[in-house]
Amino acid sequence: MQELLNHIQKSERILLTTHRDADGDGLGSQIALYHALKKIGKNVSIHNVDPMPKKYEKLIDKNLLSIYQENQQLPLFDLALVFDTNDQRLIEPLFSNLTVQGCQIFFIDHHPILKQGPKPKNFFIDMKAASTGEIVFKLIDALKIPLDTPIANALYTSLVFDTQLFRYTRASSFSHEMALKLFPYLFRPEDIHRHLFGVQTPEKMELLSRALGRVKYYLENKIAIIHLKHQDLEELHLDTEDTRDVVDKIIDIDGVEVAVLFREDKNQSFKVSFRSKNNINVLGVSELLGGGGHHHASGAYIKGNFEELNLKVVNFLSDLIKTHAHS
Ligand SMILES: [Mn+2]
Repeated sequence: MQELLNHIQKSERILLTTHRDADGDGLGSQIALYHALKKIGKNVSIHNVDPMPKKYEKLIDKNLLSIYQENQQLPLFDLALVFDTNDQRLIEPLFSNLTVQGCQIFFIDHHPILKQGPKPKNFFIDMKAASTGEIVFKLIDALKIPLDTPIANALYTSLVFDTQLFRYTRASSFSHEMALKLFPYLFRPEDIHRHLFGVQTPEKMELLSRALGRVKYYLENKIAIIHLKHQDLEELHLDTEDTRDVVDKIIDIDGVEVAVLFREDKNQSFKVSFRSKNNINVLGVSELLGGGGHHHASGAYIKGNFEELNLKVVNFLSDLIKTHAHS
């Protein structure tokens, strides 16, 4: 932490970024630190590798975000801070550009470092943090930057997004303590809850209805799998962001221990997402498929025939659950 603080203090031009397919945690973290670093006179800008999903437009001013294009000439930066991932592949092609210009790159994250995958060089990782926003909150506090409404709203967005409104707090009271400290500065926290979790459309409901109608169970209902077809999204004019919470719905089914969503993006090209409960570690299956994430929530981009991939996943998870039951 001290090393990271030193880097920030001595740097003048600072770039902030987050993983592709950015979520409320990564976006909230970068917006919070953006406002905070501005307050202490830093030259700070945000460059992400893809556009912000539409659902965040009511919460986050998209004019603060630039989208990095491959081969784009970037101004020189002293320091780049990467939020909510420690996997450089998820910020390509920006990572390569920054490396070429000799920029110091620091990952600020709460995911485990992958066993198979690129290892970050400079990082501050706190796996006990329920959101990256918690780490940013501590950073802002250590830099003695006073909170204000834009900072507090962004940090609260991170916090409630990743904890899903305090459901997943990693057995720590810190998320609640942080909320208490942010609270005096928050502007309409209930609006933040609604923009993150309560904005459904008829099309989205139709997607959920299709998805839930297709749940397949394996291993005495301990594994639940949904297969969403590309056609579903196309017909309903939805984008991939709209599928993010589908897998969360089925892990809530009593008795299900691992929930899986196969989202077909193109023919034979899938995003597969895993959720687990009862301490079952689904990071291993994602890593095996070339992905990453948390122990209880992970994913990967994979290619292949659905039936074969599904069988592979079911076999792997069945072994995992059986071994877990005996351990
Ligand atoms: Mn996160």
